[in-house]
Amino acid sequence: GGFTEKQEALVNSSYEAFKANIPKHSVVFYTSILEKAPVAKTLFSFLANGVDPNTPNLTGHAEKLFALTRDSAIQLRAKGVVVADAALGSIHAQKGVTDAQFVVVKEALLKTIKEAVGDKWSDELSNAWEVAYDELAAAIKKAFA
Ligand code: HEM
Ligand code: ISQ
Repeated sequence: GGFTEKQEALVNSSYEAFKANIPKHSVVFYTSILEKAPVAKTLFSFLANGVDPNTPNLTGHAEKLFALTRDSAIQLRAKGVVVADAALGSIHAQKGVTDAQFVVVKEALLKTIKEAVGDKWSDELSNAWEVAYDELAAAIKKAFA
């Protein structure tokens, strides 16, 4: 079946939990990415000095990624399909982003949401984020030149 109203609501409410403390949740997010993909330190100039939430752009980039994933859930519920900006595809193609790196970022996102929501975590919540992320990632890859 398609993406349900309940799944959209789960993503929306946990996105608000992420937004409630962006510096803290961004540290969890980047730390998890760097553990599995140390190359992120060279891909993102703002990680050059480690994961410091005071570094300009660091929290902004994380917030953008979570916001786009949440938008993906909204698109899935409304239209059953996710469309990504062509520019988003070309940036990632240019940087040579791999499928394995998309999985690393997904796992870091799920870990971050898990910490943000605390005891509201469930398999259903996790699955809703996973579907929203996977569909967005597929849309970005489709736009690869
Ligand atoms: C740039 C989103 C996955 C590496 C960007 C930008 C966006 C974005 C919006 C534009 C710059 C910004 O404003 O942040 C996403 C989304 C992803 C995703 C929604 C998954 C669904 C990945 C993955 C990697 C990656 C898996 C590799 C680890 C980069 C790099 C840039 C970039 C290196 C350029 C950063 C710069 O130099 O400014 N991404 N991204 N992205 N992304 Fe992603
Ligand atoms: C991928 N693309 C853009 C921004 C990001 C921020 C954090 C982790 C991954 C990202």
